[in-house]
Amino acid sequence: MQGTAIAQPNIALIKYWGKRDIDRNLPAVGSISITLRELHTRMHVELDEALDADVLTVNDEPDENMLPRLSACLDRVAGAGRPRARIASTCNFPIAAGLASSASSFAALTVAAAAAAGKSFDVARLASLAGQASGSAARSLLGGFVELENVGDDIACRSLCDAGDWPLTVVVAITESGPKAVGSTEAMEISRRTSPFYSSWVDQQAEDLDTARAAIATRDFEKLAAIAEHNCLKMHSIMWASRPPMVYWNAATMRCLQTVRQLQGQGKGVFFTIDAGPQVKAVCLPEHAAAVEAALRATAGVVDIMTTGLGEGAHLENQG
Ligand code: 2P0
Repeated sequence: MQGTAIAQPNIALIKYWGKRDIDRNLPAVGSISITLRELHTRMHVELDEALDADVLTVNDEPDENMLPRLSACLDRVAGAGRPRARIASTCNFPIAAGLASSASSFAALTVAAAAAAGKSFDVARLASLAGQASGSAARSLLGGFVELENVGDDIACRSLCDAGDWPLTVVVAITESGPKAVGSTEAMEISRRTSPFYSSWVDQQAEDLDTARAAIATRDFEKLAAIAEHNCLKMHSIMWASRPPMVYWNAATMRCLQTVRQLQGQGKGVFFTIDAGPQVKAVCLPEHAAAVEAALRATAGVVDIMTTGLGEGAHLENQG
């Protein structure tokens, strides 16, 4: 009655922002992401009839805050009548700071819980269950370049390109390591309700997805760079124009964008993307990763750098 799974976070190049069904946590738009390799969450789930309530530790410390969301995910995977669970999560990167920790956490939890409950779900079902817990988590079930589509009244994820077939590097510039002010779930709803740009965002997403899909199919880095930066800035424009406005950036975030522009001016293959947090992810060609890393490290306000390749989807620990 136990299972341990590892999942890597993913970074969206064409973003998920907004929901069409809050109760079922269905996204308003499709998205395309890359699954990372070196960052990970390890989730251990043990179902135990002797327990009265679920218990959770995150990096070996008891955690009450995240527990209700994790318990709800376990109910969906193992059934509401399941035994209570001992859940232990460990994460080798900052949590809740715009680094997609919820994606790797819920992908790992879904796979570990299914194993603990003796369920042999296929990847499509696991992705759907993970997505109900956290929209971006569905994409971490698969590796490399992943597209999440809205299909009927569910989602479907598919691999567009394996990690090894276009081995890009991601340099993450950490500009602040604390948790974010407004969680993504709440921020998406504020955007949907109040931003004058929200409906244009939803309307234009299919075109951005088409462009990115074509760029990935032809390994066209410049084309992918242009559409990913455009889609990212469009998403942040929605937030900036919301009421109340939501600005996740700090001064160092902006300086990192300037660094990326300078690198591009020097002919380096690199582009930026930013999620619901102040960190800047610079996606680059492997041969330019050292230059990108050095330039971002030298950018004022950058407190740490993490460099990673692209990796595989969520898996049971003993099936790595
Ligand atoms: C993404 N983000 O596509 C976008 C870009 C953040 C910015 O998916 O409400 O934690 O749990 O479904 O998955 C973060 O949102 O939101 C996210 P919920 P989630 O990666």
